[in-house]
Amino acid sequence: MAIEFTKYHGLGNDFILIDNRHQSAPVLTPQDAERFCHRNFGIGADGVIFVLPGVGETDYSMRIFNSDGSEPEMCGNGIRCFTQFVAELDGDRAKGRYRVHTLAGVITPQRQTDGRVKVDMGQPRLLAGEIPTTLAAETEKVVDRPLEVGDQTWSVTCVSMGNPHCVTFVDDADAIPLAQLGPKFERHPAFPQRINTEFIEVKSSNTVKMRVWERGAGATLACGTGACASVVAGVLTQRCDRQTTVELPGGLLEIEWSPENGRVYMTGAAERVFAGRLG
Ligand code: ZDP
Repeated sequence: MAIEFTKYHGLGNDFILIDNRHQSAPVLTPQDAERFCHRNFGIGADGVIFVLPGVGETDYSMRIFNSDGSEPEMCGNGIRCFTQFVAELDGDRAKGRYRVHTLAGVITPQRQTDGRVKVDMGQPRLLAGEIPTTLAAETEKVVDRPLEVGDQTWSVTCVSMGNPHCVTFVDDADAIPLAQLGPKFERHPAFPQRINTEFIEVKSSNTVKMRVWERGAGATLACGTGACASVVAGVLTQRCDRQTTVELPGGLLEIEWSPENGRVYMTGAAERVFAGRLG
């Protein structure tokens, strides 16, 4: 069966986009996704994203498989790519603002005239039971708590942006041996659903540098939900402003945690790379 796909990236976090509007279940299996994401034996991507019919009042639904075939609830860079892809599919009927159903609830991306996409990512969830993590009682927050990983004690703050994140502030992000530490955080017994881990170096009160190890995808060039979680963690620990620029290996994301409604807004690029056919 031949399947058309379009490749997009958000700051080098790259995805295979599939027009799945005519069926309510993804046309690929998690195993297919793993194969197609492979950079030598497949197309190469950090994940596969499906545009599915909307549910209730939403325009569309988004589902995503990581490059290991696991299914996250949400994907920040992915939803910006999703938005540009949907606008491409809608052609003349493309909307400026879409309502998208995800496993993390309804997310509202907006296409800006400068080509970037601003996404209302909703409110972060902070209770240990919501992350989930066993680092505190279920109804407590995990803010600057100790966690032993790889013979070291790290001070971690946990935030869910629909998907789980563990943020740790470091003096020198470049010095972190990501490939060594990342898998140990990801599979630490304190995180029953595994975890995405962000190493954050604060450069000024409104600029941070981030390196990320993603659950199910490993070291990636950017992670939108991770950038949001990191700014929330920075505000909670009084390390950064509510409006902060996150520098990722693949580029910049502007993050704002609104004091008015408690929602997190993420603005960044999403670019089409090429289209092709599978099989
Ligand atoms: O939660 C997870 O398993 C992540 N790997 C999902 C992907 C997150 C992403 N990098 C983002 O930008 O939020 C796409």
